[in-house]
Amino acid sequence: MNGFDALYSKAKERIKLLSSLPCTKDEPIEQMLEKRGIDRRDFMKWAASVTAMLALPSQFTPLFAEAAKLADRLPLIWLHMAECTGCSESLIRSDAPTIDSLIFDYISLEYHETLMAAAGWQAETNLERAMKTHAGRYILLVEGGIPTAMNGLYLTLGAQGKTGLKVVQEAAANAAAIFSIGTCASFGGIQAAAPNPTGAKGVDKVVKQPVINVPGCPPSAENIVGTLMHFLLFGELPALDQYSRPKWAYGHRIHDLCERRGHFDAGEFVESFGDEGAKDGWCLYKQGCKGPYTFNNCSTERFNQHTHWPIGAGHGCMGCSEPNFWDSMGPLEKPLESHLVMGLNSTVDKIGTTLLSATVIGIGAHAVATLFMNNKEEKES
Ligand code: FSX
Ligand code: SF4
Ligand code: F3S
Repeated sequence: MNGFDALYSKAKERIKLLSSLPCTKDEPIEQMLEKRGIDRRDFMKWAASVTAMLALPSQFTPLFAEAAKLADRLPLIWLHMAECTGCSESLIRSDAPTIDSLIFDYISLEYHETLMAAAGWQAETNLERAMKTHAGRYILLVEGGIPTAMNGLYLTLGAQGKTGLKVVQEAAANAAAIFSIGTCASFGGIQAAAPNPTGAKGVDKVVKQPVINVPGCPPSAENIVGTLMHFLLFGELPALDQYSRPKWAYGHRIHDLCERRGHFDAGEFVESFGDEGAKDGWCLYKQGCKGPYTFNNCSTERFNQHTHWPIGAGHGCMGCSEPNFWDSMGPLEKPLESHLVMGLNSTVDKIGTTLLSATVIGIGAHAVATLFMNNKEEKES
């Protein structure tokens, strides 16, 4: 396996450790999946797709299947802060339960305000109990930005009226790992857009512990479950980029693997929504697509069981997995005049969006587009 041997042994050890922990579910996962019409073949196909998505060799597929069977040993606490619940929706809402959502169900979900029946005092007691019982072992997932102005008073939760800030800080203190789910939890999101009256911030700005960011407004179910599966199998953080995003998911620009990229290269742009170019699936750069500045795997993984994604649906990427995209990527349907599309083969470690804008050397994006159009006209004549 060249270079993966150590990781493989680590995963084997981890499975041994997980197997020794008490089960929390009444039936094995295969039985649960079978009842929902998902057979062993589908399950193994799912394990293979997780392996490929995490850029690991196929020998890891049986290990991911094993780890998924032990997912009930992983206590999970999911908190909601300032946000729209789109991240939870991205994971759980589909016409039929997906394997991703069923695996999520199978995880020992100790607390999730949208999904649990408890409310008020009972909900708070559940959270406190889960934090105590699983101290040092639970995974904390936070959805939403954290209002920090006025000591966090813009967001109070539950019967005791605790601030979101306090709830997150308390839950972070004894977590085995912390994942910020969505752009709001990662970077503040729409609440943090100027003038940000509530002082909303990402989780990593308000806790001392290390945080993995899984941004996107919302992130795909694949990126959420892939991050969980990575932790489940290896028990450690994946390689991260400069914004603490897992590189396996956020290592490439949308533009690098976009299905419309050939049209960009050929200078074939949609000039207005609904024109002939739009019908033929031409590039949406001139309609404000921010794919050249956005790092995410939507082009390959997509949403809704891998069926669709924003650019596939005919609208440009709005840069939703980048910090401050509400302020820095607007206007939504216009190209960024201050950006020059260049350095298209660089990876996020060498050149991020900030650096990309720093490389603007006196030529606006519209001028680049004109250059492409001229090339096209020359080709046509
Ligand atoms: Fe909404 Fe999640 Fe956007 Fe934020 O998603 S889809 S506003 S990233 O925190 O609920
Ligand atoms: Fe795709 Fe947008 Fe790049 Fe065009 S500009 S190729 S639509 S990512
Ligand atoms: Fe967001 Fe762009 Fe993907 S808008 S969902 S990063 S295509």
